[in-house]
Amino acid sequence: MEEVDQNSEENSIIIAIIGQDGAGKSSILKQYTEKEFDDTSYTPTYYDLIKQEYPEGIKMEIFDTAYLDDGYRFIGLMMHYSQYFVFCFDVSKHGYSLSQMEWWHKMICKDERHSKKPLLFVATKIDLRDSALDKSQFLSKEELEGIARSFGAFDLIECSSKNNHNIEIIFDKIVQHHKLPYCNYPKQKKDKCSVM
Ligand SMILES: Nc1nc2c(ncn2[C@@H]2O[C@H](COP(=O)(O)OP(=O)(O)OP(=O)(O)O)[C@@H](O)[C@H]2O)c(=O)[nH]1
Ligand SMILES: [Mg+2]
Repeated sequence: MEEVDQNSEENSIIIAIIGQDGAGKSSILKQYTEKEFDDTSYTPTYYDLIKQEYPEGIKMEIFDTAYLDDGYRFIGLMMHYSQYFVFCFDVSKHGYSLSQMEWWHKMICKDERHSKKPLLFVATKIDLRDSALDKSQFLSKEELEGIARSFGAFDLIECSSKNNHNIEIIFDKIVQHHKLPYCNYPKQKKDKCSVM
């Protein structure tokens, strides 16, 4: 694992990709950085740091995290160093995704500095919902919008790493947000921690 550049220049963005185990976080990063998707194996992440050049000379440092019983300290540390959170939610695991929500909400809200950081909500594996005959087992766009609002997310993206659908736009949205004049010191549009 590379070390995060704590003296990062103004044109660098530090992102933590967070969310439930197996949500597809590492697959998003693999698709984004290597244009590859692997559904033959699943290796849970402990933690990782990926450096990626974005056009216009913007440098991205992306922490890949996982929800692990003994790994939450690392998640906290990565969240501390990050400017943005990409919060991933698996649309195919309706009950499980909702049961994990509270844990993540607490994780974000227990530190006021975390709760003020901009959060992009990303619904993953939508290829599974698109191809399913019975869509009732999947989180719908409307449900996702409600959850994204409860987290104070600045946007919601539905994506599929398998089909490379909406993967690049995740990072485009963060860069666009970062360029907003008021975002050099991210401020919270809404109190994320008062809704649950
Ligand atoms: N159908 C489908 N499967 C996916 C997609 N993204 C990931 N997967 C599968 O979901 C499983 C978990 O993917 P990962 O990317 O490793 O998930 P993760 O969130 O990094 O998991 P942890 O590191 O354990 O937290 C793997 O078997 C992937 O092949 C997707 O867009 N569509
Ligand atoms: Mg992973």
